[in-house]
Amino acid sequence: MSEAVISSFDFAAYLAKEKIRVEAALDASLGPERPKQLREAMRYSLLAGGKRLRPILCLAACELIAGESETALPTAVAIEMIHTMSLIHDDLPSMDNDDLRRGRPTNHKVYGDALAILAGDALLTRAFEMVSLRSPGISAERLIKVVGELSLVAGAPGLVGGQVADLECEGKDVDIDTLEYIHIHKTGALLKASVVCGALIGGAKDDLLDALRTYAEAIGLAFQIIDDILDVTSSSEVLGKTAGKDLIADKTTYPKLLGVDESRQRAKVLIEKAKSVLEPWEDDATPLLALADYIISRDR
Ligand code: GRG
Repeated sequence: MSEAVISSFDFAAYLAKEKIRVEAALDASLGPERPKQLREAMRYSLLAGGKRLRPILCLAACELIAGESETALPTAVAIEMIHTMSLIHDDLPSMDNDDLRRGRPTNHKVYGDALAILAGDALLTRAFEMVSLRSPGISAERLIKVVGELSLVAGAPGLVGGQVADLECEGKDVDIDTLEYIHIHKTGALLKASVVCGALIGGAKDDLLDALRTYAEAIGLAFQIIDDILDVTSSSEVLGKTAGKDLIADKTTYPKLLGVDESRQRAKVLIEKAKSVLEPWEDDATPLLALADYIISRDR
């Protein structure tokens, strides 16, 4: 990749523009659900801000292949719905028992446990509706691949499996392999699916799809390592989480097992690996390369 292309790319402007696009699509994705309380609970968490990294990765992957990403917007929305659903359920008293998310009261604190569970369920099922029924102009063959990818990532082979493993390890000393297993399933899997689904919508051929899978696996794990580092180095106010909760629960993290410096070094190696596999696609991959750099340099 030429230095000139990288330096002329205005990543901040790109990120801001894509975020606005995603926010608008998310806003438009929810119809007049009834009862009203369910609609409000779904909107409350779906439109609560956040970095929107997963949908932006999905759009960037589609754009790399197809030169446009409009057709991937419903899939990008679906992925953010799955992410939001997982956050709502993760915050419940029976799981992480968090009072704050993104600096605001968690869904169950506002709507109660039952409605929070159901709003999550409605977002998860709506995600599959977005792909299968609200993705005009994409062949059934591509859509079924995306549905398959999302079924795997949401269920036992992905988020649910990772969450169960995490719950089982609560209060125990965890080794690096177990920690990595949890991170790959709880966090890495959906980040990977974001890239893969965008590529599938764009019609990626096998060689590029394989490269994107490797890219996405590496950035997914790096993302969680940085998340662990931020948990240690940022104030809970900045993270918008319940004050000091993770530190009090004394969860096993990368910095706890390896120290901050070695953890950051691991993340760096992963980001370099992610970027190197996209070298053959050079300038077309500029947004994905910049997103990889963003994952390691972010402060929230
Ligand atoms: C999907 C069927 C299904 C069930 C969910 C509860 C659960 C099972 C899984 C928990 C998954 C979880 C909460 C993983 C943590 C992922 C993570 C690092 C979240 C923070 O992501 P950011 O930083 O958040 O992208 P923002 O707020 O920017 O969106």
